[in-house]
Amino acid sequence: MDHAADTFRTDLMTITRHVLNEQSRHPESRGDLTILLSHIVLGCKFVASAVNKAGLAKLTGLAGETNVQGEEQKKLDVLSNEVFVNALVSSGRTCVLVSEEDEKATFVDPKLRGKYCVCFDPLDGSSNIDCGVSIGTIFGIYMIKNQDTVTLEEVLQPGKDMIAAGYCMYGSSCTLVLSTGNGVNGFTLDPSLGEFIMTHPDIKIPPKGKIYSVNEGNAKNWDTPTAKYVEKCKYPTDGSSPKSLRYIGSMVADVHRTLLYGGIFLYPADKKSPSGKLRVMYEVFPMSFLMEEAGGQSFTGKGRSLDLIPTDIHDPREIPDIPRQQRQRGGDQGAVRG
Ligand code: AHM
Ligand code: MG
Repeated sequence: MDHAADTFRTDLMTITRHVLNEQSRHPESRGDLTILLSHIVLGCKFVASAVNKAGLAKLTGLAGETNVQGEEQKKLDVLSNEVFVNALVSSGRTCVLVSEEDEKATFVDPKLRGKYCVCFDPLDGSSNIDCGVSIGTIFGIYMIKNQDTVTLEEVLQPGKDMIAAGYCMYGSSCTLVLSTGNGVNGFTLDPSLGEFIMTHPDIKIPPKGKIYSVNEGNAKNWDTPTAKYVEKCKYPTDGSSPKSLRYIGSMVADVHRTLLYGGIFLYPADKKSPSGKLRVMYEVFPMSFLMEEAGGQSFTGKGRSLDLIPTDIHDPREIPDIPRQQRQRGGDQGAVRG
């Protein structure tokens, strides 16, 4: 006779259980990070559900941009931003939010403040949203010394000061990869339980990989060292086999594959984007933190990515002739939410 345990895993390491285990390694902890992460997890589940329904919702929304209940429909990236801003503010554990979707940093209402600053890209991979290809949420978390007096300058910290980072990939399955500075673990959403279950414990990037990942359509604007490096991936001079090219154009998916299979992902600076395209605070830093925690490396071309000190929350700012998606406007120094 079959034992249930042969068919079902009965001792599940949910993400909540994992984060609580991590918390117990710090006896002085009051559980604030655990609470904050549980709100981020909720945001990821909400967005996962919205991404799954997006195609259908769009069809029903064609007549007058309203759904069957007569509610105005929001584009997925705007909706995701609202979901995360609400989840983060309501956690009561954040004082400042930096989102790719918001021009200004959001300073949380003093009554609802906690000690963390969260930088996030609520839905990265915008070119892939409408065709159903993998997209994701990226986040990085900093601790702020004094939540009551926090200023924008304090938010512009180097990536190495982050205390946790992660991403959630909305793909063929929904996978959340998290590090609180003690290695990297991956969790897959079990839709029937509504829980993220640990499926990729202690992720370590393979030391050697056979894949390179870059938008070669930009090659004419690359500098010589970049062009030579990519050429070598295709025509190795040391007798090794050429590498395979994989490029999705969603950083979360490209980095996730690189973490699991090994290899290199790069978005080099070029003549069009002299400081590179990827945003330092909510794309480069969290991914570099995860890469290093998984035994990999992340470089700007001049040095360690996590050593960068941003001068603006949206570094690198776009150069004027490359329009980026419109962002909502905040107040002078930042918008206040509560
Ligand atoms: P986004 O924030 O507008 O989505 O842009 C970031 C994305 C990354 O996910 C991805 O690595 C890169 O842009 C792809 O850019 P490109 O289409 O130029 O290759
Ligand atoms: Mg982005």
